[in-house]
This record gives sequence, C-alpha cells and structure tokens, in this order.
Amino acid sequence: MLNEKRMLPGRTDPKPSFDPYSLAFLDQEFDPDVDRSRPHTFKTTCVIGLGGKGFNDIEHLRTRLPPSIRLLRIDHDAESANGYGLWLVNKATGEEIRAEEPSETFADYMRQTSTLFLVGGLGGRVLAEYALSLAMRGKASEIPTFAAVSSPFCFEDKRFDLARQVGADLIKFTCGCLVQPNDWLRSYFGGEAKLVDAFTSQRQWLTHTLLTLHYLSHTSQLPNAQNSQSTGHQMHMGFGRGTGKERLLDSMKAAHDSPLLTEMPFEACHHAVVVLTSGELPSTADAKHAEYICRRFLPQDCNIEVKRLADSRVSTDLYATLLLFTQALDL
Ligand SMILES: Nc1nc2c(ncn2[C@@H]2O[C@H](COP(=O)(O)OP(=O)(O)OP(=O)(O)O)[C@@H](O)[C@H]2O)c(=O)[nH]1
Ligand SMILES: [Mg+2]
Repeated sequence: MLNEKRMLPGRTDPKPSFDPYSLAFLDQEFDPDVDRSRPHTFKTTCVIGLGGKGFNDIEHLRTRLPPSIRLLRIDHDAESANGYGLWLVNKATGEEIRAEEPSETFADYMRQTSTLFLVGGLGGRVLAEYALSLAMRGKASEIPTFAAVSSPFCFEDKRFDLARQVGADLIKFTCGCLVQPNDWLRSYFGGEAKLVDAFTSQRQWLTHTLLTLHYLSHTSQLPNAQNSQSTGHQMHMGFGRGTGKERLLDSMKAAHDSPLLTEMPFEACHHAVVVLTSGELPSTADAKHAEYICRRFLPQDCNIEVKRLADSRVSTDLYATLLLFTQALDL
C-alpha cells in the first residue's frame, strides 16, 4: 500500500477497464525502428541464458528481440557428466550451434559485446556456477553487465540459500541486478493461474526489461555503466499502461503500483530512469509531467532521467517503465 507521502494523484474511477500490466504488444514481431539507436559498430548486445530457466528464456526471447542482439546459452552438457556447453542460438530457426572450444569462442563473443545480459533462475546450479564469473569478466572488460533473474519459490527451500548468496554476489559485480521472486508471480495471478501462464507473463516482463535496457544502454547514463571500479546496484522495474486522455497519469500510477515493485523501498532509490513508450513519440510535456510525478515518491536527491520512445506496435496506448536503482538490499 502507498503511504500518504507517496500517494499519487488518482482518478475518481480507480479501476481501469483494461489490464494496465498487459505487454501483449511484445508478442508481435519486433519493430526494427526501435533498434534505430544501435550505433553502427561491430559490437552488439549479448544475452546469455543459464541453466533450465535460461533455456526457456532464450527460447522466448528468440523471436522477440531484434536481430542485432546475440543469444547464447550455457547449460549442463548432455554428452558429458560434468561438463557444460556453450551454444549460439540461431534466431531465425531456433537451431543451436555448439561452440567447439567454449573458452576461445566465448572470448571472441565478448570482444564483440557492447552490453551483456545474464538471464536465468537464481538457485539453479548452472547459474550458481557461471553467473558470477561471467559478471566479473564483463566488469573486467568494461562491458556494462546486467542480470535479470528470478528467485526460487519459497517451497524450493534447498535452492533458497544458494539463491540468496549468488544474488548478493551478482549485485556487487553488475551495473544492475533485477531479481523477480517467483512467488510474486503466483500472488499476482492469485495462485489460481497455471504456473505456465505466470511464467509466460514473467518472460514478457523479462523481454520488456531487456529491450528497455538495450535501448537505454545506447542513450542514457545508467549508473555505473561506464565505471568498472564501483560497486553494483540492485535494479527494480515496474511498468504500467495508460490509455485515453489521462494515459500519462494512469500509466505512471500503474507503474508505481506494479506487482513487480511489491517490496520496493522507494526511499532508497538513488537513480531512476523513466521510459515513456507509445506508437508516436510521447511529448516533452509528458516527459516533464512524468518527472514531476516521480518527484512525489522518490527522494529529493534521486537522479531522475526521462526518455521517450516510439514503438509502432504500441498504438495509442502509453507505457511508463520505471527502472529504479538502489544499493544492495536484502533479497
Ligand atoms: N520464472 C521461471 N522460473 C523457472 C523456470 N524454469 C525454472 N525456473 C526456476 O529456476 C530455478 C533454477 O532452475 P533451473 O534453471 O532448472 O536450474 P539449472 O541451472 O538447470 O540446474 P538444476 O539445479 O540442476 O536444475 C528454480 O528455482 C526454478 O523454480 C521458468 O521457466 N520460469
Ligand atoms: Mg534444471
């Protein structure tokens, strides 16, 4: 619940007639125009999926991320008892090409990487084994590195301690580590939806996070992205949709109230990026208004950036995406 101080101006009818958290537009083909910010260098964004959840994530992202983004996967190797495998995923066909010499091939990929994303399930063995060394490698090579991971259900108690430890370490070595607890998915769907439905929506959230960060990595000063020496951040994301005359206010309010920000300590936020997305570029007046709204629930000295983005898949709706950065908090 919002406290008084954080309360945003609301409308008389608090219940919009549509789902403020639907990202259905992401299931359409990717709009190459959104990729226009990509600088013309040989370097590219690279996403690495780790373990079983990483596999599911990559399979989902394959058809939804722009062709310029490279997808890799690291997993147990079915052919050897203790080994692991590195696969390059062909976006068009889904075919996976096994890298013959993982270390050399991987070093090549890293030389061609401008921003690195690690995705998977905290508490998974593959992620526990490789995510931290990948993040440290990214940091040492001055590649801005982000992690977007889910944390285990509370009933997976064996995985929980591992997840806590790996998550805390990942936060130290990334520019931003976003942890989405699987239990939030359940509560968001009232515990009634099939788990697979909850996972599908979680993957839409993940896709949205990656697309937003991919865009921002070329256009914005994300905290620490340029500074390999400083300590890491915990990243939190919320988004909301608005439509009609009050779409800016509705989308900002929905973003603030997002189930993804269930336990967000807004008072601890030191850097915030707001991305306003619509079919046509949102106005500068909307951007000013969004900043004004943020000032009502973020600390005085919080650095706030507002970005505007056109995406032809979105029609006349407006999406407000909040990326909020804090120092490491308890997981
Ligand atoms: N949200 C979400 N979570 C998943 C999904 N698949 C697995 N998980 C969670 O991810 C965590 C790690 O599981 P895996 O990715 O299968 O782990 P692994 O690296 O393959 O290694 P093992 O421990 O051997 O299974 C577990 O806590 C699962 O609950 C998925 O598709 N979506
Ligand atoms: Mg597994």
